[in-house]
Amino acid sequence: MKTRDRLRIAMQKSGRLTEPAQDLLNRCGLTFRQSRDKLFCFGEGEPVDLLLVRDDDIPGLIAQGVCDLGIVGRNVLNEYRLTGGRDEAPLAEWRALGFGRCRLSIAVPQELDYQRPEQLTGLRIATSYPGLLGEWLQQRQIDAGVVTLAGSVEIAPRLGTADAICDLVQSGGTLVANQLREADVLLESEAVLAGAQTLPTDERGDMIELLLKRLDGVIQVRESRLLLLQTSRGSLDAITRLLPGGPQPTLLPLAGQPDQLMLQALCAGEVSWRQLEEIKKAGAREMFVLPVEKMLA
Ligand code: PRT
Ligand code: ZN
Repeated sequence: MKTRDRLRIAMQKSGRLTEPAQDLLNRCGLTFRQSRDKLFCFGEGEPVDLLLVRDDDIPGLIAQGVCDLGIVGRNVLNEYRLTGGRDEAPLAEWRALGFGRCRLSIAVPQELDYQRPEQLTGLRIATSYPGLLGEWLQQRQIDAGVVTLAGSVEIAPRLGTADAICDLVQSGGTLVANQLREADVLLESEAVLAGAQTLPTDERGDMIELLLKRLDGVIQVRESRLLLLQTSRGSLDAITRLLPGGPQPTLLPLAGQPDQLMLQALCAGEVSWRQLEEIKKAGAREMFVLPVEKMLA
């Protein structure tokens, strides 16, 4: 078989992950020409193309070598690892991407006083994740029935086709609307970059490595702020103690004022008004908090 020389990334065609995934790839410097059928998008700058598909198809496309990488929920990836083809390449989670967060949870009718998983013994649990639920039950040696449904899992208890469910929960609103209660969490999920466990050894492997570096920069930047302030040397210790986490700050002397410094610190996460007020009280002035546009370590 002729090997491809362009990298191919699969992502969801239309759904919760589509917009954030597209945005993330754009921030990594990847732009695509939209094709008319919107299944295949040709990459304009780098040799990277996009395949727009249903999220459930993404792990299989990677395992079969049709795509090199995919952006997909950990829930879908891990379910595929448990239930997918045996002879296919094993899949790896290369990066957690920080969007599409949700939990795969057991939910029970509100009136059931759930204390421990063993209470599920003998019950029927409806789910679209038979692999993950089956593994969780097996690890706890619980003998419960697994009712596999493709969708609308939350109405199964009301219809009498199951006693409990195992489904994705985000705000919890769907559970409340169906008189259910979250009882146990099986998996904390978010969108991930999935790929084969071993990288290709050709140009595609080099491109994946480059992309992973850019991705790390983008993820770090998204959570970083640059704090600039002026202070006298005497207040420096007190101010440094209050700085939100991050690498060592940089200090620059102010021209013509040897006792005065400008401090520059990269902060992990938001810098709140309260933190700024505390730092000011400790002797800082002329404070600025700036977003970080790009970062390459
Ligand atoms: O058409 P395609 O198969 O591609 O799309 P899909 O309908 O299977 O997927 P989509 O777009 O709904 O979800 C894609 C991915 O988003 C999932 O695989 C998860 O990784 C992630 N995600 C994050 C969620 C949710 N949050 C979520 N809340 N996926 C589904 N839900 C559903 C859940 O199934 C339940 O019905 O939302 C309801 C619960 O939400 P709350 O807020 O009421 O708790
Ligand atoms: Zn789906």
